[in-house]
Amino acid sequence: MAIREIRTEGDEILSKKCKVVQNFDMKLHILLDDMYDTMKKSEGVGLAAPQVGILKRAVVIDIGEGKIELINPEIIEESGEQTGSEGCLSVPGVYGEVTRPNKVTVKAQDRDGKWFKLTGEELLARAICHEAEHLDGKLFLERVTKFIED
Ligand code: QAP
Ligand code: CO
Repeated sequence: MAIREIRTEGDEILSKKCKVVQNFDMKLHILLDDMYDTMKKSEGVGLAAPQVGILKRAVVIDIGEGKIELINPEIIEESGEQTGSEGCLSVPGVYGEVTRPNKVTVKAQDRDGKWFKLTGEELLARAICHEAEHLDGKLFLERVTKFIED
């Protein structure tokens, strides 16, 4: 268990495309455990590996319904639309309105490499989309239609 440093906007690693995970080994498990602890400590609901400086296609999410780990995620279905407030642990204190699909189905591998599908709506769909985009070097900022003032 270790807390890792969260990279913030301006760090070029956040704009790089992450590599497909090939080895479902102890090193990956430690990364996922550290990402979860780091996310929880910062009171986040989602964190992608590049946010802790690792260019691998790995994500953790917990919207209050338990831990979800997505390795090599691919969104295979999207439907509907939702517009709501979004933030990011790599852009502290900045929130904006972002339009996302209301429902998504993602295909991903678990920490042992086994493929599964997960369907999420509303907040979970938003978290899946937000985190998946980190893996392609995209921040939510480029999708904000209106920044939310405090
Ligand atoms: C992505 O974002 C997300 O600015 C995860 O000061 C966003 O956990 C998924 C956070 C919205 C679903 C809906 C941001 C914490 C956390 C901050 C986060 C801050 C403290 C953001
Ligand atoms: Co983020």
